[in-house]
Amino acid sequence: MLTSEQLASYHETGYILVRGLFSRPEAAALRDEARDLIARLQRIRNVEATWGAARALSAEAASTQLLHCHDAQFYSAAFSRLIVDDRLTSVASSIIGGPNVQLHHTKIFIKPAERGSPFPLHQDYPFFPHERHSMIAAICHFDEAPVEKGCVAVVPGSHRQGPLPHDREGGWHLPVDRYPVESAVPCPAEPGDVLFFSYLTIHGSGINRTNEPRTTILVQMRDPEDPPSVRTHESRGQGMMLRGIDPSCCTVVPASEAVKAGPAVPGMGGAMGGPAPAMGGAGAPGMGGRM
Ligand SMILES: O=C(O)CCC(=O)C(=O)O
Repeated sequence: MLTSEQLASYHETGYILVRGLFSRPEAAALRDEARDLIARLQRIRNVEATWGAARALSAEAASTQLLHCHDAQFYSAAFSRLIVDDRLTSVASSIIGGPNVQLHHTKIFIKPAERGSPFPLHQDYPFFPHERHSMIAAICHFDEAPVEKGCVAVVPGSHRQGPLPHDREGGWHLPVDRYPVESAVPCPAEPGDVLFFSYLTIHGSGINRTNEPRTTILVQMRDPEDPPSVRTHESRGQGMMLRGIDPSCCTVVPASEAVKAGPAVPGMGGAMGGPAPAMGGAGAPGMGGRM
């Protein structure tokens, strides 16, 4: 739950860093869980996820690494518990402005020591556009994220500009000459802090140059009554209710279910029934940048 001052600040700036939402011992346990999970996955598949556009930022960025796991709650119950935690979802509910909070997806990011990848500035909107823009991210920090580790940086108030044109190549990003990462306001964080921001808020991050990894999970959430305007970036677990109910009784039918069920989603028309327009590889391996 946010105070009215915190909520007013969020609406003004498009983000809020909630300090100590989780305790340091909780954050430490989740950091270990995240690192163990990534180590397990590394034994069976490539978990590298640096955007092509990030590598293109500089000679230093070209050799950076970003380890990732999407939908972490399918691999460890610790993350299932995290995403329904009342402390997290009550803040999400305040920001969304209603009692109901629905999962879009989760992703663990580990920026390895000394060479953790940057993110060019971008809005999350082009990766998964929605009609009412209720979509928010909550980045939960499991270890220290000072500026030198490539903490997340935001452009305060940028959400009020609405959706901006992005370059698709190498992951949807804003033109790097007009939007350098250095122009954004860094949000250094401590273990247990959670950064909430709108999917319209311009954000990115720098390189981790320290001798410690930076470990986070990003939980992307929306109002269940805010349907996607483009059918893209679907994943298993999407649509799970984290708080409250889905008044529409399943606004979003996963593609696999839609095929089985036929066009049985009232009022969703072509936007939900047809194939996804090419959106530039949001989240799909090999499609030019994961989200
Ligand atoms: O974790 C970060 O440094 C930034 C992540 C990000 O910008 C994103 O996933 O959209």
